[in-house]
Amino acid sequence: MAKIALITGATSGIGEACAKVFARERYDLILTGRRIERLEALAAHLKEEYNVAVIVLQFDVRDRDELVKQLEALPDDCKKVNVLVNNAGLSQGLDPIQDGSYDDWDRMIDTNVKGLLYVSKVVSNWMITNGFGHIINIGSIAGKEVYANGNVYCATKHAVDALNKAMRIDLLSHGIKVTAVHPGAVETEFSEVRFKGDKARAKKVYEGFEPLVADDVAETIWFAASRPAHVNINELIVMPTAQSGGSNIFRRS
Ligand code: NDP
Ligand code: 8X3
Repeated sequence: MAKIALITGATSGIGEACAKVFARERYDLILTGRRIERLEALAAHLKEEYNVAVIVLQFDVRDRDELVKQLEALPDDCKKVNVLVNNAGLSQGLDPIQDGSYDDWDRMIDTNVKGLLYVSKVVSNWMITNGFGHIINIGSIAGKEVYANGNVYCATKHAVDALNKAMRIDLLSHGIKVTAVHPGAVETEFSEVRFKGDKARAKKVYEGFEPLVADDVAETIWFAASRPAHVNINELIVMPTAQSGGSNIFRRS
């Protein structure tokens, strides 16, 4: 039987790239996101290209009742998930704390922290029943360091870092691996979402230096997922060569 990867936020960027890498490695997939037409197009492509089984689920990770309902309704065979990639997440705004928007803060905390928790609770219980599994949490360099105006986004990714460590302790006795991958700047739809559709402002973020692309992160995730059973990668920080670790300092041309 093929192994199964469940990837949240597979409609674009890192999640979509992960779906392609795991399909290439002949994993069957459960892909989630809100934009169902993108999930369906990706599923059709992956089935055709790699002959893997793909299930798509449309839910907002902030909607706990809906995601629990949809995940628990999956057939038992589909709950034998080998790898969960907790990837769905976003940033909203880039304002000093005193000017921050309550709605932006709620959206980031509800998505990046609470959404990740909701999915993890359901899937970690499946993994406990199955006696195997690997949870890969997508954090960020923003979960290791703090940069100007990054305040709440950085706080949510620090929370992911803490939860990654906590999950490893709590799930250790069940033989479940837990890994965090913390990327620096990756050119995806991330900045367009952060700046609420302002494409010009988003483009500027990546001007004058070579950022990571989603594939770079997906291959790093695959590296962690493909280690032998007795090896766990606790965490990896993957940065563009042109970005120093801290404070979003870039070597721009
Ligand atoms: P994208 O905006 O390209 O992708 C984000 C994904 O998350 C989309 O598939 C989106 O799906 C999904 N998502 C967002 N909000 C929700 C929600 N409420 N419910 C369900 N799905 C949701 O950005 P990236 O690929 O860059 O981001 C992926 C992860 O990587 C995030 O956790 C981000 O914080 C992290 N990261 C990104 C970095 C970067 O520089 N790009 C660097 C470090 C970490 P849909 O909108 O269809 O629901
Ligand atoms: C996204 C990368 O450095 O813009 O997590 O916060 S950064």
